[in-house]
Amino acid sequence: MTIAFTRALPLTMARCELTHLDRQPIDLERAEEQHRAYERALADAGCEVRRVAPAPDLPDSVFIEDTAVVTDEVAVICRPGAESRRGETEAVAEALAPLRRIVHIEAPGTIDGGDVLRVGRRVWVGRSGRTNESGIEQLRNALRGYDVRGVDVSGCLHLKSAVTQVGERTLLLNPERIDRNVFDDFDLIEIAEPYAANALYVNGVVLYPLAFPRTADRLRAAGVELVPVDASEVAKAEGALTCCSILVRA
Ligand code: CIR
Repeated sequence: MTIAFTRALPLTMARCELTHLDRQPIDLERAEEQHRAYERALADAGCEVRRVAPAPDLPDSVFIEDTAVVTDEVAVICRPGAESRRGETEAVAEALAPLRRIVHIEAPGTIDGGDVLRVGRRVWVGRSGRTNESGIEQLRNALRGYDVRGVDVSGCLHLKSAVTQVGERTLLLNPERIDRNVFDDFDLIEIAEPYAANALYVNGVVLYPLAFPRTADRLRAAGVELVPVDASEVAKAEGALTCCSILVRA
């Protein structure tokens, strides 16, 4: 069983952090509809969806992925790189505490969950504007028995803006943002459109944004089963599909 933790869209979302995009109006009603459809897709993929208590005053709180890294053994509560996001972690730690031993990333470390890609016992952590060496070192100490590697990413917010899992040994990747040689023993599929590298692999299917039909064709041609999801509104906040949930094996 997989539990998918999600969090409500805050009405303050218009004040979200932006790094690579210009601010555009977010249609909150549409965003909420899309978020509910995303949660339904997670439920259809066999997840029990649990909403963490909302944080209406924290504009990026829907992007719950950034607040914690969860393995079968431990929940590492992140210290987000953006100061405006630090208040997001407490309620997530409370929600995860009954399920996992909790470890906190401490100052001066910073880490966003969006910078952490885990496939089995292999963990890559992006050195980004949000995640620093101390954060990576603390994560390595917390994840004993995992092979934790820091990797360089450039020109995007997080590691998972550049590469995500789409199959047991298959990754979807933007070769302009990360060196493909980092993943030498994995099968790689390259994106066909900008911003198309973020897919959510869950229970053998892949939730994938409607916005990237050419990359979707490539994925289908490689035998990947896709569940199309409209994420147009969170995309304006530099969010995507992995960002809106934390998956926990029950
Ligand atoms: C931020 O800049 O922190 C948010 N506006 C977007 C976070 C997206 N999270 C993710 O990709 N894991």
